Amino acid sequence: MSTVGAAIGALGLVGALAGPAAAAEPRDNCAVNLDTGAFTCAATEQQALRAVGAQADLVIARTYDGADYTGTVLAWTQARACTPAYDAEWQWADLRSTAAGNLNNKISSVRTYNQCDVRLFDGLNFTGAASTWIDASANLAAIGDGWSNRASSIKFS
Ligand SMILES: [Ca+2]
Repeated sequence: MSTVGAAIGALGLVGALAGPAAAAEPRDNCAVNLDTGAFTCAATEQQALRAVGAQADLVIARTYDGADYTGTVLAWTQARACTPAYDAEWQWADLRSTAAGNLNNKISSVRTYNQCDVRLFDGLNFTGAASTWIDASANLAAIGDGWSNRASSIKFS
């Protein structure tokens, strides 16, 4: 009986330690599936893309909370490339809800792919000042009157 008790105790200990250990892993790679609205963060971008069901999708943009494409990265995915015209093909109205540690007023650099550009808005729901359409910027502070740590909503085209 004492052997069984010891085994159960050991399993319980392993279970208790697994949670905190997993939570302490870096989760700096995030993904948003613009088709479904699903978002999450994980240790790698591949894991994040799989978790939001976007592993076969195109990454149309990456936004970073640090300048020079550093820090937490959020990959925005969609099933097809953007069209050449600027017509806001996809959008995200509230950057407080991106699972990326709350990217509201935190995006500092951005890259785009597959013919897409991004437009940043100071306010939620595309209100307030808007940036120009941006193809890429390693330092959003240098765009217009300054767009580092400012965007609260975002459009893609
Ligand atoms: Ca803002």
